[in-house]
Amino acid sequence: MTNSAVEGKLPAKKPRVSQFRRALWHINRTDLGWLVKGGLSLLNMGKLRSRRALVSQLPHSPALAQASQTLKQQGYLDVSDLVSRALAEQVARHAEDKLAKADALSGQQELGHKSFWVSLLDEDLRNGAYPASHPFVQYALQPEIVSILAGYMNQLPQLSDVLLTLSRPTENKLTFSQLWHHDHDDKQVCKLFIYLSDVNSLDDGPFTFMDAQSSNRFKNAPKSHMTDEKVFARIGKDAVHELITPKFSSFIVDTARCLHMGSRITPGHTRLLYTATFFPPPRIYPEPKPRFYEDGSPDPVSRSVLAL
Ligand SMILES: O=C(O)CCC(=O)C(=O)O
Repeated sequence: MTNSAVEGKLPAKKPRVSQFRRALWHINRTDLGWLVKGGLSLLNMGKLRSRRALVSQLPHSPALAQASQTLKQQGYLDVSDLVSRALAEQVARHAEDKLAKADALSGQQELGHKSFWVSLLDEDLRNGAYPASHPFVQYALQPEIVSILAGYMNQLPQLSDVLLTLSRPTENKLTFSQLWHHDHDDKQVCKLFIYLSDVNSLDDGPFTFMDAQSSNRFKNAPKSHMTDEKVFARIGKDAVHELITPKFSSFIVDTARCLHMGSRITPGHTRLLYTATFFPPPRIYPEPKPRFYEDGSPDPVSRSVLAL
């Protein structure tokens, strides 16, 4: 998904986009975005320094350092063997409760513009925010994951959102994230995914992407979303990774660097996906309203990751 506020022609629930955000989005699509990010980092140097100091409280090991390195080189990383199975099962149980009411929830969703895609977690929000103890938030806060991301971003990451999406077949032609695109919500947009249903074949609409190096060819493309035809006129199909993997597979992809698409679902199939989105602070866009609130007593690292 790219920044939902600027992504396309939305009929019913289209959020209004200020000229300022629109301009930032265009700047961020190019390398000029790094200049904006650099300027913002200078202005926030003190805060960033104390944030970075918290990184020492995270677990460190040669394996985690290697994982950050692999993420730097490829732009993606399989973390299925690193994440907690117990937390993933908690997430899956929560997701199944939501799935049972998918039809009712699809009528109330915050992002109502993607007909192939239902967001199922909105009813857990209080004033637009999730509690820190929510299983989806706890999955994202796993110290090993935060440590890998900190090594990648050279900064304690900020969790921007968590999402549960049910992808369903539609009759319409491919749109939005079903087309090839980069995300432009920031200069690094690390998404932690777990499949909450088996993705056995192309019929289940796998998350599909190219590594960072192959994706470089599409940087600064005039159109933000591209058809297969456009993409494969410039690169061979052997550059494509299709994540056809079982339920509970978990992976991190920097979707700002890796060209990607997914949710091309064949009739009779669905796909259930968990997504947690992380940025390196300070954000390029003005900080939105808090997305998380404190319940219980999160440790200092979690507080900073959640911007509490
Ligand atoms: O639904 C998919 O597999 C694609 C999702 C996507 O584009 C994203 O999370 O940025």
